[in-house]
Amino acid sequence: MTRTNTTDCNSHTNDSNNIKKLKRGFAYKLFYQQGVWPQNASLNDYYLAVSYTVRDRMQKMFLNSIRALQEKDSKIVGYLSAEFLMGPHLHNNLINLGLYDQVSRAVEESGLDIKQIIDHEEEPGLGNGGLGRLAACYLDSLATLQIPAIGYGIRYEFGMFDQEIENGWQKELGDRWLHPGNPWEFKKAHMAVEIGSGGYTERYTDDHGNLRVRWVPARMVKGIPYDTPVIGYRVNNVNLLRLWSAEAPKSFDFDDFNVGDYQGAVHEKIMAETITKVLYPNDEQFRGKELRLLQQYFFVSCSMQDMVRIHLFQFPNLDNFPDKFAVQLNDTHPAIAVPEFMRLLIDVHHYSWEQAWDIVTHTFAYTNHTLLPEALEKWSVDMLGRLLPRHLEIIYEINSRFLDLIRIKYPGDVDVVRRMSIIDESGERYVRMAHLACIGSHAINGVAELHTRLLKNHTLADFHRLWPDKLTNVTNGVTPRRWMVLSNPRLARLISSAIGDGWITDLYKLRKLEPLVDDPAFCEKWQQVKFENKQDICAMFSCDCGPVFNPYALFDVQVKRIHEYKRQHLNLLHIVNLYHRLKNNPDLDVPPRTFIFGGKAAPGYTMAKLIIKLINSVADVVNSDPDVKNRLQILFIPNFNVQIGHMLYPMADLSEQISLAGKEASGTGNMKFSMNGALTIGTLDGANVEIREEVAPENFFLFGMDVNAVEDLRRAGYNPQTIYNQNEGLKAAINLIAMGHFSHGDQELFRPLIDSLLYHDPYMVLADYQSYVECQQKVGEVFQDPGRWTKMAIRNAARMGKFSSDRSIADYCRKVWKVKPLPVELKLQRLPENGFKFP
Ligand code: GPU
Repeated sequence: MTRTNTTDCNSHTNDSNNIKKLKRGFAYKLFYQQGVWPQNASLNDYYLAVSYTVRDRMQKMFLNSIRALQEKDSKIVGYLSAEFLMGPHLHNNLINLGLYDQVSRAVEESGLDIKQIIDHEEEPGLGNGGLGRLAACYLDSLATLQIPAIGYGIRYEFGMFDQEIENGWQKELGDRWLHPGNPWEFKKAHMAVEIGSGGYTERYTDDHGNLRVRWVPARMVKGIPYDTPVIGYRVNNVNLLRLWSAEAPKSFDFDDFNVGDYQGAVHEKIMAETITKVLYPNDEQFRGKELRLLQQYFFVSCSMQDMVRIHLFQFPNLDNFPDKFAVQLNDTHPAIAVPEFMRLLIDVHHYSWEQAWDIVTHTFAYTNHTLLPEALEKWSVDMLGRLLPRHLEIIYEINSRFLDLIRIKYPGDVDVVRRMSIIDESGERYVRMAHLACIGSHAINGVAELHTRLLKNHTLADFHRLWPDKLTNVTNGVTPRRWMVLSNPRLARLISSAIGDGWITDLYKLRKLEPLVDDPAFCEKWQQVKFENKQDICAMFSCDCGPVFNPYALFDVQVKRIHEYKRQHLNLLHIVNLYHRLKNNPDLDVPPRTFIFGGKAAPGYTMAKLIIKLINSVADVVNSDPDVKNRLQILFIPNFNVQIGHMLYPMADLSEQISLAGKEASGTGNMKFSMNGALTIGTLDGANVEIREEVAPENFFLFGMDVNAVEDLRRAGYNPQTIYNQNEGLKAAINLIAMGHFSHGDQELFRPLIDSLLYHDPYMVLADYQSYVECQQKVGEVFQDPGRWTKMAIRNAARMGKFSSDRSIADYCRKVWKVKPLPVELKLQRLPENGFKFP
């Protein structure tokens, strides 16, 4: 896995030569690309000049990788995902290319600051949270493991909204990530494809007398691919992120224009471009919006047509398509790919149903990412039929054949037929996308052991009984390149100096750190790294108005989407309780704590927005109370995104993973914290279970009910009020909020939240409260013994091998995709000295 023939060379003369070339590159790009003199250039100009220079250094590998795909009989992974939360590109590309040091010297010798340039990048926030970020980690690992892959998705003009906090409330602002110019993408206008919607279907007889079906769409749009190279870590392989943008087939209609209907002429263009305008900011909340279905169909049809085109470039027909492509459905968002591929095979390429079904089911595999019922996608049959009439016909046919099979398998059992049908007929009729995905795939997986077990026993139990070998587990992972090397350079340096840098591509090697827990010098350096990371963030947030954060405090961090099931309010109840106790007893023996929150709420999710308001309201009161000065501080960091994650995971002492057991499919933030030496306080939910298994129970702060206890309590009849009445500390905390202590006496403001906790408490916050508070007490005690804490932290990081996305991708390759690495050699060399001679 070493790169041959690159600029990545250690000799000093080569180094200074390369730096000279890089500096010349910056100046060239500034002059010819940006068209400015250095003295007139903006920071954005400099950012673009540096990025274009770096991009040029990737081109040779990029073009060779594409040629390798075309030449060899290699299998490609097509990763279909409505979200790719890539985070900033420049820094990551520098690290993966091994160019960080040279470029930063060249930048500095040009009189600029590399940090400033890197921080200037407007990150592509084309995802909501965990699911989109997972897709990005997987692209990094695919390239690093030298697996040919194309990530297919949507080039949203507006990604995830920017969050501001105004008077404690979340305010959403449009994300204009493309506005400053995107140096990492290549528009491929000549590879456009056409996408239909609406209209009707008709039967006809072709020239050979075969009865066929044709879809006559009412509207057409064009899908334009934009390619972003995804480079692996220190390998020549460059994969592709291909994002589709919608355009009108013609820019405007001159007939309409000539008769003076300017509005009408532009209307079609606007309607077409609306499709890829904006990312829906709802995380795990199905909304049933027509435009969202259109987005899904749009990018799926573009991508399937693209793969078919690539395949037919090499082979005479689609018979062997599953040997060339393994297509992964990232949750059900792309599940419409199943009927779309059937349509392409049958209506366009004239396969029989049976042949087509064989190809389709050998092509797709489906990953489920949630157990929350409100997240499961079900489209109204009416809407789907209006938008995609041919696809609805195909879905009915798939369903009819599937249910025949079920009737044969389970004679007389009408209930199982009702339960497993793709069509939900309990009221208004819906298409259940998870069923469609399960039936159309050869493999299904959950994203953590516990999650997969729950899928097998509950959500997909019928499918598991029918096809016992189809459902498997692939535990999520995250890339150590971005989440350690890039974001925590101090820790990465310390680790590499102790055990070498092999861990970066083989995270199990971190095990070599374990004996060092008995090396006091190493432990001290470890503590120093954490301390300096904490100082960095204190420096950022020390303004003359706000509180100055104490770097000696325990940094207790919960960053993730705001959702009731993730229970940010459980964290808050503990904070309020601690505040209350400190006020009543200034001698309370607890370490100083800084609580840090971050995360966005879906704009329509009132309760989540109220939780944000409550966090900020409690922060206002606590931070300005002299009685708890330097002992208790609360910070809500606005606009949590990948960039802010880079800062937060490395400085955390404690990672909050406190969802109700059975609700978080996996979680991935839990892994990022742990690799950076934070300890976890968590429930037995999602991947927490496996993290605890790896780091050993004594290095994990466990609290709360497990899934069985949750189930038992629910069955026994859960009454949160009883708990409230019996727990004095809890009562005091809830009352403080309810009586308006954090809302200037306003007793109405937080009532919806308090009422929900007292009368429904769907996520059993009160039931887990006591156990949580006691566990937090233990956390505080251990933190007061820094030697012990540090050993636990080192053991956590040392045992994170399993949670590298390299391991996850290796699992997918072996269990699901059956693909092998394809190392890329740099055959295609340099441009001809005397220019091209065009044929
Ligand atoms: N997840 Br479904 C999302 O972030 N968005 C979604 O729409 C769905 C799932 C998350 C899960 O909540 C999280 O537990 C998991 O780690 C992540 O997907 C990646 O699998």
